[in-house]
Amino acid sequence: MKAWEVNFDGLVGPTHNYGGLSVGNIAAAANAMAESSPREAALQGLAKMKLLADMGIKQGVLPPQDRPAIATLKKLGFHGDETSIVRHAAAVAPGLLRACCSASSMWAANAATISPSADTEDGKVHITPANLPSQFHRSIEPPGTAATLTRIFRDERYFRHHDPLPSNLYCADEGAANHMRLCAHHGDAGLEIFVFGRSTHSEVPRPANFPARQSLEASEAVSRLHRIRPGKSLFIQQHPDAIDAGAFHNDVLAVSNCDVLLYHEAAFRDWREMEENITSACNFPIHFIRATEAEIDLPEAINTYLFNSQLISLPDGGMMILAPAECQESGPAAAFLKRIVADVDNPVGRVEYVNLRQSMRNGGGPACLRLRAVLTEAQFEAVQLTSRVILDQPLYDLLKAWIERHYRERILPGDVADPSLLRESRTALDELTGILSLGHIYDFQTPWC
Ligand code: SUG
Repeated sequence: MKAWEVNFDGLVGPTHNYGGLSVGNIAAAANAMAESSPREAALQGLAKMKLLADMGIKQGVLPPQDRPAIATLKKLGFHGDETSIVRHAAAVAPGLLRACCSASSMWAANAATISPSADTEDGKVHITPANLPSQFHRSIEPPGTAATLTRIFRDERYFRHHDPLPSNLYCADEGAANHMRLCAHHGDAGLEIFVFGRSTHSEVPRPANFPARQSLEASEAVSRLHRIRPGKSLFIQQHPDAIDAGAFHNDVLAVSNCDVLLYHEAAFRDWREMEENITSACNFPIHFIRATEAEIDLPEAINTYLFNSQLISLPDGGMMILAPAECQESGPAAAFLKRIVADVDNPVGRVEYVNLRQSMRNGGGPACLRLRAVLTEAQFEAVQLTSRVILDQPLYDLLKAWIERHYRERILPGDVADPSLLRESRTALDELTGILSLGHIYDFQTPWC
């Protein structure tokens, strides 16, 4: 069946800041409390989407979540009108307020896991929003994610939505950032690879310093919920040393597309076993492109986010790597990318670089910003009929003007104490749901609920 991979990118929200919130995320820790530019961040993300859309690649847009998360602050005991809530939280719990102001929903790879209809027993696209319990500021995303995804993927003939898994570390789920898929063509049945960092099983070693965010138990539950065809789910462990080195998600060190798996040899607990298991589960040949430690060492791989590149099928055949600009400035990363393009044994024929420095400083590269959905022609049309989230030139123009109209040039983490940021953000988001034809997806748009 004809199908495309559509990348839905998270639009960076108006409160984008460097709150120093994520344990185990080295870039975020290094930039904690630095000045950020929400406007530049949003324009950089939009420019990436436009670059791909102009190449004929189907590109979608996901709206940011409403921040500061007033509902969360209320649940934690703050009361009164919204201005008082923000002021009170700023005075007595500034770290909590920063967490409630994070624009972290921009990293859409953590929004959900999506299994294409070709992989599932009932022939539907299955969608499970990630519960994200490992970091507090991310654990408050799932209800907003579910509201957006059920609105965009609305047609019940094609899409099956599941609730996020129960919110606890036993079934800690980080979504597509720990999920890969291999297939001969996007529309064919594929192998779904769930990569976990932790488990209650005693034989699964854990990292010593940083949290392993994805649990095996969550991966197994998502695979069951999605009714993946028998024998077509594989569960692979991240290397605990990779997590300790700063690879808090598997997509920091590995990316797949169709029959290509690009990865660093330190990504998995046992890469030889991983290659063998994949090879025997697939009835088509796989191109494994492995970077050795000698080619690029683990700290440099994490520093450049080389493996957080997007690996993309081009409309005219072949594949392209969309790499962070940081890779261009790194000798080993640039040499590795050159070697892939020169190698005629794999389908990758082109590399493009993209400047996402605002997001990169919080540990989010090109692949973090997108949620992949493989859609058939009919499913894609259903999405287009119910909203306006597929990027074209007019939508790009509207979004660019919208960012320039509403976003602040600069903010410091302390600026989240300013109640006018809440008002500005809500004015912007209210207008955005109109631009994207999404109806009312934010609680503040239906205050009587
Ligand atoms: O969860 N950073 C995000 C980055 C997520 C990257 N996503 C993928 N690898 N798919 C995280 O650690 C930092 C927020 C702050 O500190 O302000 C943050 O949440």
